Amino acid sequence: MPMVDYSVNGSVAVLLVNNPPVNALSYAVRKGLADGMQKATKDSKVKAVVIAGKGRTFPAGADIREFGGPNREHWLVAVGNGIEQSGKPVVAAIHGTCLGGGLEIALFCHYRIALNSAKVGFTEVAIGILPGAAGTQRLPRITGLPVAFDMITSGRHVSVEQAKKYGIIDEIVTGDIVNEGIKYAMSVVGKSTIPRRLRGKSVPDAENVQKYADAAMAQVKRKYKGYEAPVYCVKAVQASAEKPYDLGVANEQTLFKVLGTSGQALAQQYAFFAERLITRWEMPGGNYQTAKPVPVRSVAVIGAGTMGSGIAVCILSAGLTCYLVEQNEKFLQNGIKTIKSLMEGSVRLGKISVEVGKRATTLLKPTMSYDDLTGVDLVIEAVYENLDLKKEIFAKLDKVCKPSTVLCSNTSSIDIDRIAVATKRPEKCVGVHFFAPAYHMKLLENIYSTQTSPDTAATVMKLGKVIGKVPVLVKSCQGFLANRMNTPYGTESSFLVEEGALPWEVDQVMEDFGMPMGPFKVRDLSGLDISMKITAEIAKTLGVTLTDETRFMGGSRYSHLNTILAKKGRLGGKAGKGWYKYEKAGGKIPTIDDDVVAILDNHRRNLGLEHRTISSQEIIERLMYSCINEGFKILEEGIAKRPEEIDISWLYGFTFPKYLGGPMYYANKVGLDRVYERICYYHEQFPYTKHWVPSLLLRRLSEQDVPMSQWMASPGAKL
Ligand code: 3H9
Repeated sequence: MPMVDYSVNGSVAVLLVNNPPVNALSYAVRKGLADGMQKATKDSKVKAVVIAGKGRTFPAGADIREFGGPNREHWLVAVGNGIEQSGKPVVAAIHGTCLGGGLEIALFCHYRIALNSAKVGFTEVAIGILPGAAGTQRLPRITGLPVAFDMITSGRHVSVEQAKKYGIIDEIVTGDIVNEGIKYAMSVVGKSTIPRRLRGKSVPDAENVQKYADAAMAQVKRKYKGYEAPVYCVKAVQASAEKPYDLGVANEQTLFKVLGTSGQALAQQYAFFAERLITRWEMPGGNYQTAKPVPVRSVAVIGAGTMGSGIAVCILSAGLTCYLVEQNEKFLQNGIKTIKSLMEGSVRLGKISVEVGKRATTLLKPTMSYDDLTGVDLVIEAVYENLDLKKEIFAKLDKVCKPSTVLCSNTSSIDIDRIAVATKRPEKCVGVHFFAPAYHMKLLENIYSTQTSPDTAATVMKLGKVIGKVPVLVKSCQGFLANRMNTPYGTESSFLVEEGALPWEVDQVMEDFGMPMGPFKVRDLSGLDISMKITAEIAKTLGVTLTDETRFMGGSRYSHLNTILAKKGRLGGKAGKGWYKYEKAGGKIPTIDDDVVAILDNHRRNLGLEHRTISSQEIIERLMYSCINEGFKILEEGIAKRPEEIDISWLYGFTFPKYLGGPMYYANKVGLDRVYERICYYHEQFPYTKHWVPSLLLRRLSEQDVPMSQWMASPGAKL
């Protein structure tokens, strides 16, 4: 199938890339461009060439699906060289997203024009690689080193206005991009292409390369800790100022190959496709293709606390009307203040435009009356975790809201069915679980209950996209996907310190593993009073009276340590002490606290527990494998349909390192037989810990060596 349409318009040849949806530069496209250039060179009528993309975009990069496949000639660099060497001017006419290899092709062209809505960027770093078709050598020759280091290590999309300032774009146009390209090409007919060939240019400010490279390296090591690709990007760009062009390109090729076959790149590319795969959700009675979302223009948020205010910021930032409901004036005013300050912060950080920030003030509708909610399209209840209160709110909403209003709860663990019973519209009730801080964390865990309709699920999946989140759809159960799977992580870290590890040792091991923050620092950040309240709530439900000596709850091993610390006023960072003490840098930096060591020693003595040395390997296995085991149970029960849903939840809900793909991908890398064997070992060691009971699905998959793409949910299937 030809993937580049060739046509001649007067004296201009047009090479129109036609490889929907994003015109990726797959083999047939590269061949089409090379053939098209040859044809245009040979045709004496042709005086200039335009390269453009059909449909929604200029090529958005190399075809990632071809990576790791057989090598096929017509390398992008060779195609690019053919363009650059042409004596006839070649114009890149850009619209949509001109990314990665797409931008490299554009940089081989002699001129670049773009629609004002277009974006350009080198996004390779996000999939664990670097620009591998001379991008690291050509961009600095136009923009200078600081911009090139920044664009290539961050992968950010750059607006056309900015790109023009950097010198990447020659002219911004409006109208039909192909026609504009032809017009521009006519205006440069007859001009020599030699001065426009980037290979012949030197890098501006090359004498200061070491200074810029050191600064870039320090930044990537701080900002992208553990990621290999940004480090390699710095090295490749640095070479552009230190080596002649051809040697710089050769150096880039070497670094590209090393990265391309690294485990990190494969994991990041898995994550790229996983994020897209999970948009194809399904549930009983419908799926992403058959269900029809209700249009949402206005949203009400019930509760103006930290979570509610954060959710309101997400809604307002997307340009939707947002009612904010509180029970008294003081709470309402506090909420408004928080929202205003968060919106101002978003404008300052460039996350939203000044206009969106200004519009938010008119879109925000604070109220203390449910009667104002009659016409809203969707409501998000965001009050604290209390079933009775949530039911009361849902019953009230059911009475006042129009019949089509979708009622959502931001519960983090309560089964949606138990809330929906309070209404006469259970099919319109659904969970939308935001992660703290709601305005920042990308995961939106949408939860359908036994009665939620597919149209309702479609509505919240669409809303997630509109407000810039990554929505994942899961079936309701206690704790849903994210918190249920994450629970053993926290529990095991407590058990480890009971057995002899120190909190800072556990944190260090997990940070070296790749987590941005160890489990004890996370607890200090979210507050130990919160976990104390949740534990007390669970104990109440189970009818258990907790004491400092309690070792079992609900038939499973239990650690009372969090509560012991909280009861001593060690509530975390906000109290100046928790698992760490916070005395440095205005209470911001956690430091080791001997008092915690004494509390732990005392606790062990009280329980008669022996102190032992625990290896890093055991810490990783206890924390990760316990969660992975739960992940397989989640698949087994059909809470999630695919391992990708689990991995994406961890990447965007718990900032699990993308270069490890996610816990399920990680388990696959380690090998399911090994993971299963260790889970069985820990089950033997800790028979009274429920989360070590091995998953039956995991056992079957490990015995049959099933590829990850077939780890499907199989509820009810014989395991
Ligand atoms: C590169 O260029 C290396 C070179 O330097 C050197 C080589 C030698 N390949 O995201 P969407 C698919 S590396 C294959 O939902 P949007 C995607 O999987 C590349 N497939 O749309 C999805 O498929 P499906 C550098 C790709 O509008 C469909 O297209 N470039 C590719 O929300 C629609 O995608 C990048 O890293 C690809 N390159 O966003 C850009 N890109 O429907 C990566 C997309 O089956 N792409 N697909 O699920 C993106 O960032 C976004 O897709 C884009 C559009 C912003 C373009």
